[in-house]
Amino acid sequence: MTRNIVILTGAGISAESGIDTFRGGGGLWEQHRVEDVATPEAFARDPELVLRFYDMRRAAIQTKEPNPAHVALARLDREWARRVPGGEVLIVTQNVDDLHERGGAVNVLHMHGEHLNAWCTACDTRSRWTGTLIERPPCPACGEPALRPDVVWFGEVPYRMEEIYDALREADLFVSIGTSGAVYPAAGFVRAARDLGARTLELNLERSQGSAWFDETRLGPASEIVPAWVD
Ligand code: BV8
Repeated sequence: MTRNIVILTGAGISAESGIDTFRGGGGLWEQHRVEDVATPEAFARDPELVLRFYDMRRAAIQTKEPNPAHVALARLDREWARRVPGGEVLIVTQNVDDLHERGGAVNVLHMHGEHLNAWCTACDTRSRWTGTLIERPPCPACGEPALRPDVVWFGEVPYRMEEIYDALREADLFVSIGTSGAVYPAAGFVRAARDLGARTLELNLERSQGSAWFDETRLGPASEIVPAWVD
């Protein structure tokens, strides 16, 4: 009996919404070396390059729409407690877009931060931010020109890790959707879930680096195989 489900999503769930993945053909990182744009050192070395990279992506996601995979997960999220009293669904996303929320999901945890938030390095406040940061605008809370993308870079600690491991401890089912299994600690969740007794299912376009750890892998585009799994 499945009561608690933890769902990990990656860039592949947003691919059919027109958002670039990281490591696929023409992926984001192929246009930029990770070291150049997604590390604190890169931001210290060349803040304009980093701010421009994120300004471009922040603008792009606001022109994209959720796809049937986001909508199906949102339906599962909203209906689960009615279908399984006391049951829980948690969507842990590595993605920094807001398509899960715009697809109607509520229980979403952004472990790598969010494009539409800015983080003030002067006062530590996070503010909703849909504009650009390249012009170093003043922080809405303290007025300092100290805003950076509220995104977890390589070498930085992902958000709400304790909460994620608590959910993995309670999970009967761990589902991974649209991720290459290249980035830790997210790539290690499947092993943690297995060790903690959960069944594990992978829904992906192709086999990932972690496929061997899953009880079952279903291959195909998320917009088809996620609704098929939810229903
Ligand atoms: C940390 C925000 C310590 C930025 C991102 C060696 C061993 C273990 C760890 C490390 C190591 N060396 C270095 C590390 C640490 C490092 C790491 O893992 N490096 C990798 C490269 C080896 N990790 C870190 O630094 C992390 N921090 O470790 O802190 C710590 C650890 C534990 C507890 C406390 C402290 C921080 C990592 C976060 C980096 N920030 N994003 C931004 O977005 O600009 S990571 C970035 O990669 C994105 O978040 C992205 O989501 C993530 C993972 O990529 P995917 O989502 O999987 O995307 P990808 O393109 O790779 O794959 C897409 C998949 O979708 C593919 O499989 C494809 O087949 C599939 N697909 C495509 N189309 C479809 C589809 N599937 C279905 N349908 C489709 N249509």
